Amino acid sequence: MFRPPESRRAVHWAGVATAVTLVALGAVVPAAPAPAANPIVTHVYTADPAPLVVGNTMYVYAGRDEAPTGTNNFVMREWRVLCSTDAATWTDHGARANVGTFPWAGADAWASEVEPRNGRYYWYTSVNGRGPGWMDIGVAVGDSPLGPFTDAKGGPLVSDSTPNSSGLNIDPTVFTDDDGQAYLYWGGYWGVRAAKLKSNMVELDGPVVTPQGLTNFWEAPWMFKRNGLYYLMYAANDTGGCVTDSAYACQRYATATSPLGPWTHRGVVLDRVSSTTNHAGVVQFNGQWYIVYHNADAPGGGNFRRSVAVDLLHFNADGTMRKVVQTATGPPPNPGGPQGPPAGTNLAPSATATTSYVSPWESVAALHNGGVPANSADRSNLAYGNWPQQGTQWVEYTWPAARQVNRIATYWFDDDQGIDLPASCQVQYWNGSGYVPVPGQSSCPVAGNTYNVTTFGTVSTTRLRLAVTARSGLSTGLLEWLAYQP
Ligand code: FUB
Repeated sequence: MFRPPESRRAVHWAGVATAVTLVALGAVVPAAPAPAANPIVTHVYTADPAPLVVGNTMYVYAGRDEAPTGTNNFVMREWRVLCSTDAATWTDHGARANVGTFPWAGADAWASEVEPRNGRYYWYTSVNGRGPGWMDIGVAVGDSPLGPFTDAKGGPLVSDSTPNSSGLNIDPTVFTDDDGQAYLYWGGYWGVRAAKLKSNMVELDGPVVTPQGLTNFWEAPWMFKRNGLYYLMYAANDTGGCVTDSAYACQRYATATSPLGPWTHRGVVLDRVSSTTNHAGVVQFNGQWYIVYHNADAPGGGNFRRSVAVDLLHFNADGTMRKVVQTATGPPPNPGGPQGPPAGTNLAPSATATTSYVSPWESVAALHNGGVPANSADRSNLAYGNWPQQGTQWVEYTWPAARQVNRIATYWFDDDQGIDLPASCQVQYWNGSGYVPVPGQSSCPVAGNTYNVTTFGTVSTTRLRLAVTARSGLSTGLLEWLAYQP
């Protein structure tokens, strides 16, 4: 058996003693960040994630699945907060609310969501009240995204006695529109409901309505707005294009031009996951859209031992959502903010830039004007884009005399409309009689929100070309293209 040396053991036990003291004082000690992968944390089981971006941090509010192996029911008593500043590595900040936060409740810390308002954070929860009926919607409030949180109302916001409430009052999602009006959507057992919230965020403002057009709604609504369009994503469990076994669920979504609908069903965005339940949230962080959901993929996982995962979410030019690719790796790190280009001598500023096509309102000068993008949507230092061209387009650098080049870096432009990250790219050069691929080219990466580096054998040329192939139905663009001398 491995025994740590005395000194290391002393440090270890000193750490434990500190943690015990802090826990005794009521503080929550964050776990060390988990390595980037899906599920995002595996030291506890986590479910029903609700993402929220505040400043440079993505917070994910999630329940904790505590069911022992073989238990066929939810055992959920607390809600935890997971945090990331790059959407790839995550730190568990522990339980920040639990069933005991609501003195009128007794069990079942089911799905929840946090909504900010006037510097306070309102945590809407599904919880089993001790009154008549089963599940209620509670609301706690805190002065920071990590709390501490206390009951904000002294009783349920929604219960079985609320007129026209759902057959199962769970899974709240709160959305605040640009005019400050907040809306609560919730419901399970095929019964979706909505109501306005008063500006105090703890009272319904007017009647509970039954939204129309949410085809095959089962549970887990999530509402957001993008480019003036309202989106409502939800779990459905029909066998007509969603799942083949109605014990499972997919995420369907609908769009509307006003926050209470009527909604137009748009299809499936997230296929069945490995757990029977499917619960997800959508958020934009550092210029990139993400979907946060749960599955049963952690070691020892199952339908009542679920874990939160994060993946990229992409939109088509017409605002529809592309089907999510569920990964085991999770998204690439997206720390946001200007990162600075890779080191080296960049020959691009001394070149003349040309292209097969540039949109009249964009500029090929963007390629080599030395801008340092904060993210792929940052056009503050000009952007090159070729919308509405599709297929393969090219950009080119020409020097008056031959230059030696062996590396490029691209910072792709993605306006989340017609311009998206490319499907692929290839570096080519003029060999005196035609354009040919540079020799020994490494992969040509197409990640957003970062510099992508492609290396190759040194070429001596007056013309370097980057051929860029768009994803179907989309165009491409660049914020910066750097070409390095060896
Ligand atoms: O986690 C308990 C329940 O399972 C949630 O409230 C539902 O959305 C489903 O994920």
